[in-house]
Amino acid sequence: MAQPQTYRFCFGPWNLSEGADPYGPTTRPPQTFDWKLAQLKKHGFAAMMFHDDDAVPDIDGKSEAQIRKAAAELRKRLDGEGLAAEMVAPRLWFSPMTIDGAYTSNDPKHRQYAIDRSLRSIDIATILGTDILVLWLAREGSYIRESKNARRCIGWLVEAFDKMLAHDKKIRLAIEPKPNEPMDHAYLPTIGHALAIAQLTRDPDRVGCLIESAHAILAGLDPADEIDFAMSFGKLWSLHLNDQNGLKYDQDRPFGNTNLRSAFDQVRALERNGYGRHGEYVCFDVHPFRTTKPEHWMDHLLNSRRTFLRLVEKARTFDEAAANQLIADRNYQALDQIVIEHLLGQ
Ligand code: GLO
Ligand code: MG
Repeated sequence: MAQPQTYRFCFGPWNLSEGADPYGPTTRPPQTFDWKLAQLKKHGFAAMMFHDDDAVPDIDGKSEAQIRKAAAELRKRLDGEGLAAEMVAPRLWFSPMTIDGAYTSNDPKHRQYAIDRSLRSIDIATILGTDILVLWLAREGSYIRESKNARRCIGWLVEAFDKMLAHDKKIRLAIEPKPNEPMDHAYLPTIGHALAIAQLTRDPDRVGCLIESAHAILAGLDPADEIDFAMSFGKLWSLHLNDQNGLKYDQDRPFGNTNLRSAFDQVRALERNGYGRHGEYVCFDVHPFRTTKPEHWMDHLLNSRRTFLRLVEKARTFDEAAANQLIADRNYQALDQIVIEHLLGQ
C-alpha cells in the first residue's frame, strides 16, 4: 500500500498583515521581512511564497542585473536557513501602470509593462529554485462591461502566457482564479476557465492552476470538487487553503473556521488524489483578524495547520467500509449522520 502522504506547509509574507481594511488603519505595527522569515522557520513551515517584490523590493526601480543580484542573495539566505521558495507571483495590481488591468489593459504600453514584469518574475523564480509562477489575475476583468472586449482580452491573456512559456522552457504557470474582487467580474473566475485557457497556449502541459478555498466559495462552487476536477487533469500545482463566510468580500479566514465539513471534504479530496506526492506544498492564504494582538500574530497560521492535520486524521480514520455500505444502499441520510458524528468525535 502507498505510504500516507506527509504534508509540507508554507505561507507568504503578506499573511502576517497589519490589520488595515478599507475603513480603518493598521492595528498592529509593521514587521520586517526578516522577522517573518524567522517566524516561518521557528514554527516549522518548509517554504515561503513570494510576490516578485517580496523577493526583490522596489523591483520597478531596479535593472535586470540588480534584480538578479537581489534574488541570488535571497536564495543564499533561504538555502542557509534550509527553506524553499514555493512560488513567485508578479504583483500586477499595485502599479500605476495596471490601473486599467495588466495583461488586458486597454493601453498597449501597460500590457507590455505587465509582460516585462512577469518575465522578470520568472527569472526570480528560477534563481530562487522554483518552477512555479503563480498568476492571480487581480485586475483582469471589468467593472464596466462595455469598457473592454472580453474576446480580445482572452486573446491578450493567451499572448501574455505564451511569452512567459517561451521565455523559460521550464517554468509552469499556476493560474489562481477568483471570480470577483477587486474586479466586478474576472475573466478567469474558476478552475474550469483556467484549465480551458491552458489549451489555447503554446504549451498546455505547462499551464495549470492553484485553488484557493475562498475563491471557489465566492464562485458558488465547492472547493473539494474543484480539487478533484483539477487533480483529474494532474494540474493542481499549488493550493491556498482558507475559509470564507458566504458571498461577500474576500475574508481569508483560517482554514475550517466557517465550513468545517467542507474543510474535511477538501482534505479528503487531497488525500484521495495524493496531493503533495510531486512536491506540492499546502499553503495557507489566511490573514489575522483585525482584532488580533501582536503577540498572537502567528495564530491564524498555526491554527489553520493544526486544523488541517486534525482533518487529515479524520479523513484517515473515516469508516470508508461503513460509508460504502450506506452508499450501496442509497441511505444518504445515514451517511450524512456518520460524517457529522465522525467530525464531532466521541
Ligand atoms: C487574493 C489572492 C492573493 C494571491 C497572492 C498570490 O485574493 O488570494 O492573496 O493568492 O497575491 O498571488
Ligand atoms: Mg490566494
